[in-house]
Amino acid sequence: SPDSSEGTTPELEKAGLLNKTKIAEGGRKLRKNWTPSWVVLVGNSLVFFKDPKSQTPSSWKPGNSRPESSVDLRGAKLHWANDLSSKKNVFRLRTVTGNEFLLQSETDSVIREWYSTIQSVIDRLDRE
Ligand code: I3P
Repeated sequence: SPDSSEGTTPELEKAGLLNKTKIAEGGRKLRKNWTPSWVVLVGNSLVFFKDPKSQTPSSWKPGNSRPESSVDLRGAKLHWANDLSSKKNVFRLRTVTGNEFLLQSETDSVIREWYSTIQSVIDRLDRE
């Protein structure tokens, strides 16, 4: 289509507020530090932002704030991980480089949508 941004600006798939903690860096275990994070799924990456209060899904644009960190979803693995936390609705994302994150929402439908959207990106990258 004329509006296709393929090859220039990556497609914004999803954005929202989740609780996040990194639990491993390069395969080395880290101490949990749960914090609210503004999470943006754009192109092949999951991007984390601080200061979630200043963000909304409709106002977010790539480049208008500095990401805290970014995860390449190519080859990543996603698993439900309620055994890894006392919180409900937790999944684990593990990157090919051995970085591991837990993501969580108190709202069942929210976490299910994130899980399936991230998994669909991982599946798409697996097929490339
Ligand atoms: C951790 C903190 C985390 C908790 C973690 C605790 O204690 O309470 O919230 O993870 O449990 O160790 P601290 O603040 O002293 O580091 P969950 O909320 O995910 O259960 P864990 O060690 O069993 O992972």
